[in-house]
Amino acid sequence: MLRYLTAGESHGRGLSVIVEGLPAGVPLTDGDINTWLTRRQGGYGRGGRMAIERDQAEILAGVRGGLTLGSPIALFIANRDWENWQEIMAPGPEARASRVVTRPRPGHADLAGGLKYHQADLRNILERASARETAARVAAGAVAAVLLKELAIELAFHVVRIGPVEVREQVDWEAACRAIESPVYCADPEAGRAMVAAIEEARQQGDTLGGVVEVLARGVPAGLGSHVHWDRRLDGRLAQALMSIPAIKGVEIGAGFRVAALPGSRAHDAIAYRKGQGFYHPTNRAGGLEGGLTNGETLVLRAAMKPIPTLMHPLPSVDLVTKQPATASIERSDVCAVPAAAVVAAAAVAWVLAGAILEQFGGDYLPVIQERLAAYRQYLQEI
Ligand code: EPS
Repeated sequence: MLRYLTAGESHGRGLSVIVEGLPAGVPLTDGDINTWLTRRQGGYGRGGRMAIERDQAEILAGVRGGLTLGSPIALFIANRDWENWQEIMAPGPEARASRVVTRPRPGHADLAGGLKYHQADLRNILERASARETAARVAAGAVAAVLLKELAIELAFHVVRIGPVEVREQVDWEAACRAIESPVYCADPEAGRAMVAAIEEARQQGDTLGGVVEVLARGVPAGLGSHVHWDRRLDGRLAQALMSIPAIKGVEIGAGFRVAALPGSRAHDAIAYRKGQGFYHPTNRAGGLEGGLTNGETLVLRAAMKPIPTLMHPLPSVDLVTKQPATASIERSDVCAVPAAAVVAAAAVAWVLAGAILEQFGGDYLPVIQERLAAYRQYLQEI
């Protein structure tokens, strides 16, 4: 079983990840992971923190001579900002009670987390609730993506909406791959420029913006996941992984919510057959998933991100200690982190797909898995 755990606070020493269940023989370098981490740090609209950090994963265990050993892979991403927070975030009793947060931000985990964990200093909540933790998830997803690449499964991601600016047309694979060149990871240059302008306007108004990201995965064979039980349905597992990303409030697969407005005759994808290729669908409104299984078409998944809750003109709140009305606390933050969320979403999708592949074709050694998958692909083509 492929699994990972992360640990780390936003202003602690760093983020730790343990990835367990990856087979032996996967070529893996820190560079493979760092490309993803750099992309996650990028995107127009990020704030002061990203100017401090240079996220790099150090491989502490599980890899030798550039190949995975099949043992747990331990990764560490240092927080450069730790230097400025050591006295406040120290694990020992010497930790200074400074920069105490008592005015919860509407939209953040502050209030509910403080109540649940009996914390009067909401820093004890926000440090872990911070989307900084997504650096660790991206590191795990990057490892999964390396395995997928070895199995000829590729991922692409791009931004389809920031605030009021939307890309209307379905973006094709090549355009999605080029989106990384845009300052907001948008495949449409004109919409990209409008997104940058919208972020700038929000910044000037002390406001924040959310948006929608899309992840594509191609080369995924038909039949991953299963219709036979609720927790084996791959659509559900993908939605969970995407929904668990901080600030994500909605997930769509294929035409998603838009399909609800269509009659059945225009909502589904006809089935076709070509000798040597096997079964396929000339259209892809299902986003590559039917009945909880992949159907061989490109996976198309979207996630909607709410605007970041830290506002420079804060919303009304209540001080946790005095119980008096107060404006929410202001922490340094981003105006828009939607481009970063696209990278996190791609990492989440990579993770779920890698897990599903290993469940189905599992082995402890990459070439064995490659052989099994190749035989299955051949069956799909020749049937
Ligand atoms: C983030 C690091 C954080 C924020 C952001 C994401 O750094 P800091 O709290 O020091 O500014 O920039 O997190 C949030 C906006 C949030 O609400 O959680 C990162 O590494 O992505």
